[in-house]
Amino acid sequence: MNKQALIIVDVQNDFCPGGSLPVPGGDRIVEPINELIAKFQNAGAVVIATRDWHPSNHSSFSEQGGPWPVHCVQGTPGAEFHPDLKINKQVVVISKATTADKDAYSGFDGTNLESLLRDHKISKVFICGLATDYCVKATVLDALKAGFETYVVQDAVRGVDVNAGDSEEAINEMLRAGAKTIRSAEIVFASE
Ligand code: VGL
Ligand code: ZN
Repeated sequence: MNKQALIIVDVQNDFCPGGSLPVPGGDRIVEPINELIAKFQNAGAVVIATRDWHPSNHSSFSEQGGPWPVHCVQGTPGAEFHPDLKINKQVVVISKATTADKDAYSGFDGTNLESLLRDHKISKVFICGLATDYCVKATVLDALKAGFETYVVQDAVRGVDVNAGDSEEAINEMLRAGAKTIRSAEIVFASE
């Protein structure tokens, strides 16, 4: 059996318009992701949501000499999932970059994501969320390294594009590493 899981990366207020590190159109992937959550859960598949979950003195913040404005501070509204995202009790939430000294773009970095997927005997992962050129890319590359068949859900990711073209380049890098792209409507379950 080719068991599949959905991994939703960092769909948090600070990465959406109005947040401190907004991804243009970041909120526009919420509806397609909600449809994916329903599709996966109706098929009995595992849905995982990662979140950037930093302490207030995190090393990635510019005031500590890092590259980013303060974002996704544990327990603040900016760190909450987008209010329209349908995170229910069955969604497994994975927090990352939770200590001051270490950053983690990938949902696999310093978390139990890989063992969770192995425990559920998952071989295929579908990855969506924010941001294409940072945490989505890093999560996809780590999923490939860990040996999972890995799909980027094209219509359910958005990038920051600090430099024009960053997201496109990120997609190309993921493809070169062995990822495949798919549109959410094309995702099906063999046992449906
Ligand atoms: C992210 C920048 C800093 C992301 C997280 O989720 O893509 N980007 N921290
Ligand atoms: Zn961060």
